[in-house]
Amino acid sequence: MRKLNNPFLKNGKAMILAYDHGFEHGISDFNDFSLLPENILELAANNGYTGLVLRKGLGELLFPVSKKVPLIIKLNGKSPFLRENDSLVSADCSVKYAQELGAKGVGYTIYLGSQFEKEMIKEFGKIQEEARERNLITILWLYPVSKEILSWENFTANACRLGLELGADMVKIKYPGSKEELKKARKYCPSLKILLSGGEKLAEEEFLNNLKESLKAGLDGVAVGRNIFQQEDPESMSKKIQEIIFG
Ligand code: FBP
Repeated sequence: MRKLNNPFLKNGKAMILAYDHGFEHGISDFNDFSLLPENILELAANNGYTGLVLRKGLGELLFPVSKKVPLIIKLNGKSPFLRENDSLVSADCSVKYAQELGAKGVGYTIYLGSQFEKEMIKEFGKIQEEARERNLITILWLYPVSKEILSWENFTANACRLGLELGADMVKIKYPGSKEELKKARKYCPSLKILLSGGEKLAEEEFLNNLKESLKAGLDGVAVGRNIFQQEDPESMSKKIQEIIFG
């Protein structure tokens, strides 16, 4: 199988800024700085980020993002209007259009354990093949459909292995709460790029410690949003993360 050159890596590691929260969570995630997509683009471009995740509307608004930082277009997502936790979350942007916007990668969430898991796997299967044809990287957000599933033994390692076997180039997982789970994921997926998601904003030190522990367990970097743009000083936080990942 041909190996793609992955433009989101520097020395094998990734530091990706996720900014799809308006769609996923709504305006309550933002402050006066982060509500403006232009500020986020400048933050990503000037602080060593190896990628920026946007939904297509912001990709259009900020076009051409890819002149400043490698772009990932997130193809599906769950809105804050949904009442049910478990819903079919289908793509609303094509791989073709993502590439027209300058993306070098496409992102997709599969909610594992969902009653709609089969449909999401099927849709990602098509996306992965088209992305391969177009030389685009695929990043799978592998999230449990409910919080309690995250703590199941082997959940994270099984999720990563599923991502590997689905042909994703990188996967993005939530911190499973233990380093042992991360080590297992690394052991069973040695060739896969595994990125840590940030989750709700933590105290700076706590987040940076989780990151250090995750890298020690063998993870390949981060794809984080709130723990950067909700911090008092997103630039200084970015520099600290950059130092930990790339030294
Ligand atoms: P955060 O670092 O802010 O958690 O962002 C990562 C991310 O995967 C986003 O891409 C997405 O909008 C969000 O988390 C989804 O978070 P949740 O599953 O907590 O709703």
